[in-house]
Amino acid sequence: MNKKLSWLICSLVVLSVLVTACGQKATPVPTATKPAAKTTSSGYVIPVQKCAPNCTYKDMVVGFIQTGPEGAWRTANNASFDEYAKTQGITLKVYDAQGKVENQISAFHTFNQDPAVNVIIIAADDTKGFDDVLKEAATAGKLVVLEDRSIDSPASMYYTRIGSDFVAEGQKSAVAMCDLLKNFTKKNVVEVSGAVGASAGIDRAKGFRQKMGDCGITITASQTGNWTVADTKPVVAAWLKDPAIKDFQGVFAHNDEEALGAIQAIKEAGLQPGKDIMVLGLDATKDAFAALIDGTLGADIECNPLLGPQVLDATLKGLNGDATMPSFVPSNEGQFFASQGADALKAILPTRKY
Ligand code: GYE
Repeated sequence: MNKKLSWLICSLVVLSVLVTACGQKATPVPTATKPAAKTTSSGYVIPVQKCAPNCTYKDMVVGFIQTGPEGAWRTANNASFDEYAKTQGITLKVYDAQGKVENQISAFHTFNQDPAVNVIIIAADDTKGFDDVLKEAATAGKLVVLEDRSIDSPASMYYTRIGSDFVAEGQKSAVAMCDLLKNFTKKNVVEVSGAVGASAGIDRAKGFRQKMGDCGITITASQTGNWTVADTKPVVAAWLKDPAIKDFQGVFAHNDEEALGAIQAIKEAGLQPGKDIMVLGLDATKDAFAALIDGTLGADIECNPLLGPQVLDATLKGLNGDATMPSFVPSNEGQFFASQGADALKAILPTRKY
């Protein structure tokens, strides 16, 4: 069989092999199928992460937008995230907004642009202004979780909020103030509110007003103390000098620093906090416990700042597309009274972590 003929046969064989190969559909190489996006009961579409459904803490890169320095509560809240992130190997990019919501919104936008970040956690300085950056986060595939404070944006725009029921705290405060003023004929109360715009202050004020009528309390003055001793003291000192306001029997302070500021002002006006004027605070920090023990503070409604582990655990579920997470997970909290007695309160004090 001459050379030409054998060449012809071989090339025909090769050709037919090629034709069949081309004719045959390439068996597609199975690519990792991206799980379908799930939606929570509040209508939040959970962004699908590359690592889902087996994301671990090591995959979590959090843009953490904090309020800014406030008091002992905020310091404990920050630490609870730092410590847990370290133990779990979570990357935490912390942004401190110095109390300004505009700083928070620009940081949110920056984190939305950051390819490394897959989660944004925020404690909002204000209830307003987040719709646009939340929409941007959804487009960018960033999971959004609220810690501590609530916002006015619909729950369908974030995975969950973990924090306190501030309205309930306000209601508890009114019930406690009624008890503190039970032996007073007049029940005029001045309110030192939280920083303007923050949900904690707005909702505590709402809850207090819902229940204060039960014992005939009247709020005769209200002004912010910006969550601090320093800003609260001059406010209460001015009220104690103001003929139109000075006749009050109770102080409803939205946090412990404000309560301690009121106590200092009352003392400097030559009056006795816990006797002439009853003071109530919120948070139940160690410093407030000392005032409960010496009787200058009448009652304290607990607000738990140690949210880090709970929030980051929930966030990992979100990274893995867990759609069963409720839109709000309230913290469990108690309350404390000077009337429990110094010994009982001293026994509790060592157990306080903040
Ligand atoms: O009561 C106050 C802090 O948002 C619950 O903010 C928090 C409040 C807390 O500055 O001490």
